[in-house]
Amino acid sequence: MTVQWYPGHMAKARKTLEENLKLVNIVIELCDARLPYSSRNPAIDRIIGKKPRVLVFNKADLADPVQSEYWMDYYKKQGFTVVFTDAKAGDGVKKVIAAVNKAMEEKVNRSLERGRIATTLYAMVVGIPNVGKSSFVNKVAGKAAAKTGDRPGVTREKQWLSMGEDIYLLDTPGLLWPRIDNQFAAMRLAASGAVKDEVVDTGELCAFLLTFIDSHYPGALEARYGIKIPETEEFEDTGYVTETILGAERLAKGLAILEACGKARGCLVKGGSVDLGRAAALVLDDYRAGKIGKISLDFPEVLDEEADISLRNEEAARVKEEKRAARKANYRSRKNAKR
Ligand SMILES: Nc1nc2c(ncn2[C@@H]2O[C@H](COP(=O)(O)OP(=O)(O)OP(=O)(O)O)[C@@H](O)[C@H]2O)c(=O)[nH]1
Ligand SMILES: [Mg+2]
Repeated sequence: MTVQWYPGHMAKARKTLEENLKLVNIVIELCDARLPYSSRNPAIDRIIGKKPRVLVFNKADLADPVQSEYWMDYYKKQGFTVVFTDAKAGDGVKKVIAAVNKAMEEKVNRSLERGRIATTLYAMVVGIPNVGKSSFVNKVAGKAAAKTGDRPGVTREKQWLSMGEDIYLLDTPGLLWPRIDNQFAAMRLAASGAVKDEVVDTGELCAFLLTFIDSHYPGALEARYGIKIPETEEFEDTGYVTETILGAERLAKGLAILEACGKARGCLVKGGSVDLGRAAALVLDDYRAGKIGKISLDFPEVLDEEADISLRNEEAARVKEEKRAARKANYRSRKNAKR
């Protein structure tokens, strides 16, 4: 499941970030606390470059505290200033502003030494879609100045907001990268709500999410949906998706769980079979609202495993390509021999 969702407003947003970087003193990079690795946009990272930054992991209320602790440590060791926040409730937001002020202390002191009375700080808030940038800005401002919404792509234009007299925040539109090739990362981003559901296969996405939850948070699905996790053997392969990085077994298992969730919630079509599309929408809504529990998706050991799977897939693709090239060469040489 390669995700390609890079509408015109994102290409424009990218330019906005580049152009405004020169105007700001510091960048607040907002990432998703449930996926502290996969939600960091490499394109944004390149744009920020050496500019001072505070790394913020938002939606911490939805993340698994055990995993959050690991990632806090991981990024601190890399020298980042890290804060976990809940921009909806406001938790941690003041800490971010304190971190911004601290990072800018030197600059402020220097300008005070030069005799200036006040220094205004300009900070730009950047991140993937739907991560909570506008909510964050609103919490700092103490009013609903920027429009927010529970879907990606709400903010379309940059917006400067005053946070009292000495700090200005620039809210920016969410930015993905043009082609998200890491299929596992793509699924985690989509599960978090950063990608429009219309551009992904929500059945496959749920198969990924539900099997992940079943292995790493045993009991969570049973508790939420009152289901028993079905045995894969009971699932009849309908040939729904054949090519997926999940592999046929995990896909079958995931779809069987999805079917069970759908059945438990009455997502049925005429004739009594489960409407998998509706079931998928319901499960995704539940996950995004934290109703299945505090569930993080970037487990360090899983990231390692996936790197192995990707390597194996690349290797398989390389072997396939070599065989194809050999067949082609063989065909050509036979054709030339005939001449
Ligand atoms: N649970 C939880 N929800 C949050 C948090 N921060 C934001 N939200 C919700 O997430 C959704 C997206 O918030 P926005 O502030 O619009 O996100 P954004 O990053 O500005 O999104 P775009 O402008 O589309 O890129 C909204 O429904 C918010 O209420 C948080 O820390 N925890
Ligand atoms: Mg926004």
